[in-house]
Amino acid sequence: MGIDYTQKIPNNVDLASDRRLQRALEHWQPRYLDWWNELGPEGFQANDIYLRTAINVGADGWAHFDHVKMPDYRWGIFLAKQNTERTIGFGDEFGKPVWQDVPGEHRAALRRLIVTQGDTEPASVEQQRLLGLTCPSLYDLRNLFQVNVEEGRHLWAMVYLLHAHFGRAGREEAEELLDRHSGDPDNPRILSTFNEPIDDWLSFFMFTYFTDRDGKYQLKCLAESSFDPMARTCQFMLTEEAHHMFVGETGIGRIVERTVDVMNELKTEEPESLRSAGVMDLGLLQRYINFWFSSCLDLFGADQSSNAAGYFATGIKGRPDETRFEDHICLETREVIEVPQDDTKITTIEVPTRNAMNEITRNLFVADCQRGMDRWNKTILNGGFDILLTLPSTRFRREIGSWANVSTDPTGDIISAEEFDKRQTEFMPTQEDRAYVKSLMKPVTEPGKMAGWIAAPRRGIHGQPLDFEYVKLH
Ligand code: BYC
Ligand code: FE
Ligand code: FE
Repeated sequence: MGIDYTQKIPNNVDLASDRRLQRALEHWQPRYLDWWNELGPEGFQANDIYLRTAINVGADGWAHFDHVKMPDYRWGIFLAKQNTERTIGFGDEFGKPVWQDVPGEHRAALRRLIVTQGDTEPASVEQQRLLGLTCPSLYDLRNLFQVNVEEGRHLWAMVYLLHAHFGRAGREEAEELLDRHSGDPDNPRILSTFNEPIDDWLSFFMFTYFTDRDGKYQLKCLAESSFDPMARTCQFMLTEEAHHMFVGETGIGRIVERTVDVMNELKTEEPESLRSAGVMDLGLLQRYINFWFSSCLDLFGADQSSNAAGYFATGIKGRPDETRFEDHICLETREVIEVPQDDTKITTIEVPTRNAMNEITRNLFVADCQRGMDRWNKTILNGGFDILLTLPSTRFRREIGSWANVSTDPTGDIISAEEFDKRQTEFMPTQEDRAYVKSLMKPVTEPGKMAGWIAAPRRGIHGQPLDFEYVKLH
């Protein structure tokens, strides 16, 4: 089905045939726009931005590119095409038809997952709201806003499910998604990573590399759900998500490239000299990686989780790309996981596979994170330097699961809490690091120009040249 753009809310779910639902969503729409205007990107709301808008859900030609003002972006509801033959892919109900509506016994669990997912989307927009004021280029400014409008659409995707399938409780949840705010001490966002400030572009690229990738893996799990409307919604969200991670990977990659160039020009690895030259030293990048990667690992939940076992058993939430696994029942098998013993030793235990689903997904995420690291390391090596950026151990700095509150160094060796405190500045971004990064955040808005701390991208957006006016400032 094509997307109906004549409607107030563009959609491919035949909203016009369900007046009640349409009215409820049209009632929520102005509240959403108020939220966008108040807590969305600061500035630039009246500027024309070269944005892609989803116009179809087919494999090719799903997007349209043109200059539009952000408040005029057509946020809509798009589900991937329905497969009427689709059956449940895992768990106790394996092989039965998927659900087109929510079975009563799974209402609470599904609602909770949808609300948790939905909460992250506007949270990220709030976290990033001041970044436009310090953009390193018009190209990057446009990418920031592209990510922001699409996270806004992802909120729409979850609000549609809440309105269409959860009655009054769902409508209340949809209101609350606009009431909680990132970093609000009284009413914060649900997951802790989404309350961390993102007030510099290095943090933005780390966030889109690591945190949007958590999004990718969580969406992949939900895209396997037996609740078919949710599966289809998430499938389409994943199409947009790829660009967010591209922004992160190429953003960090361009920073590494620029730093390595200056290391070669000055023939030095000395952080001080590099900072005098206005680029980010690799040690600083490593500390930011340590911070964001460890923060994102917690988003997968506990390594032994009866919630996760329940989600799998009931068919609510699967594993990423479930069809790639051989056993979709997972009642007979166990997984080996690493746990601390008396807070002093690393040992392994076996847990039923269903209880280890969060850990299985987390490990796939870790492997995916490593791929970009390898590419950045190649840039460093090709530049003639023998320095590696590494992912810290999954035991490092955890707050959820078996490793919560066990102090380790980035290699995962257990250390005392005192030693951890003493060596904090070695592991994590220091105040000086943050102040230095902040000092670099000066807006560059001449078409084609780049801030001194980041290399130019290889190519422009959608075949446009690099000096294209991605954001029209006048
Ligand atoms: N923070 O049994 P467990 C994205 C709680 S990002 C605080 O493991 P479960 C995006 C947990 O609630 C993707 N609390 O829990 C990216 C539980 O509490 P109860 C977002 C946490 O349910 C960038 C207890 O600890 N999507 O899309 O298996 C930009 C025991 O834990 C946390 C989703 O998260 C935490 N990190 O797993 C924009 C998907 N972790 O029950 C967007 C939906 C756990 O004991 N959510 N707890 O009171 C889920 O699938 C699950 O809720 C979680 C947690 C994976 C988050
Ligand atoms: Fe999203
Ligand atoms: Fe995203």
